[in-house]
Amino acid sequence: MSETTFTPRVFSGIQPSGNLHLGNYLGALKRFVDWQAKDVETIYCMVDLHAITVWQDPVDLKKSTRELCAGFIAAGLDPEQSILINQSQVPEHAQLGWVFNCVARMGWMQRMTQFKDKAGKNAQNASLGLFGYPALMAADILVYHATHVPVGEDQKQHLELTRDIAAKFNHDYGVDFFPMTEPVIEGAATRVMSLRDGSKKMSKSDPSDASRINLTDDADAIAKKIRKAKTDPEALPSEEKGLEDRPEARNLVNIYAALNDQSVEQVLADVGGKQFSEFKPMLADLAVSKMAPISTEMARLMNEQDEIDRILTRGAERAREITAPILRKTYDIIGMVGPTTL
Ligand code: AQP
Repeated sequence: MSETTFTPRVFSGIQPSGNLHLGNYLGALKRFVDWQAKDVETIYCMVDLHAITVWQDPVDLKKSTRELCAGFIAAGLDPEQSILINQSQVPEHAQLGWVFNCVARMGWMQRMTQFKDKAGKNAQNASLGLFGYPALMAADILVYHATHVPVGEDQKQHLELTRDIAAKFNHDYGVDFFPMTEPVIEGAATRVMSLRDGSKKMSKSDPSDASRINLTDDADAIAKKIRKAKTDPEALPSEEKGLEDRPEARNLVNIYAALNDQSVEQVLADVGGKQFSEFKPMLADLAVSKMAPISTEMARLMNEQDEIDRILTRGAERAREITAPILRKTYDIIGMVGPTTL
């Protein structure tokens, strides 16, 4: 275990693979903004190198990266306060990623459920990048010596692997160089489910657009999707245990609680006994009031492409002040000849 005390530093990322949705917002983005309000350094990344682990049209990838940056800012991230970057502009991510490819074991990667889900039955045809994704993710985090990573529930296993990689590196080289990063998975909506199927995660790649609320949806689209969301015929319960075995009901209540910064218990104390015909319009109003200003601001920012590009270039310069010395020291530890200023 690490004995060094590392300065608290927060890192997290989102793939610019289009269709940024309510799950990304509640599970990640909204938490990013909460962390920015604390007295701690925050670095947020558009992980474009991760996005290409599956095919991306080059024109769409540039648009999605800029759109994601617009989403970050529209959701409340301030590029002066937080460092906002796209991963490919900070080469130390990929450089440390290679080192971690040599630290991580094949068996560790084979256990990753996200690889199994994404590669599906055709794993032989998946890219090598998709298989090695968690090693690059570990590098994204550890190249900053980040101590805290706010993410949704689906990333828990990858964060555990990040700790395994850090521990093996420290052990193999007899150092205490990389921190044991803490995943921060909190709030009422760490796993937002599809609006069409309460057993499936809300996801960018779901072919049904009705399954998710996109950050680019306007007020009408948001309200319509909530009206049509799958539910059951029962009234809402007054206590959380009444949501057991009711995945769709639980999902809508979780979303309400997270959007309104309330606990599930508080929401149920107010809405227990109501039918969905009454609750859905309440949820739609709440979602529109919170999400529509974000989509309007994103659309405005998307007309200021030069400004977005400037923010990302400036973010990369600031990021490299942190990453370059950490990579140099890593190379020195593993025996690469080069300038050691340490
Ligand atoms: N449904 C979700 N509920 C809560 N949090 C979620 N996140 C993703 N989906 C949900 C969180 O969003 C952050 C960024 O995700 P990403 O872009 O790296 O991940 P992703 O897993 O590719 O997003 P999707 O929608 O799940 O994409 P596909 O369809 O490709 O699988 C992470 O913090 C993640 O936890």
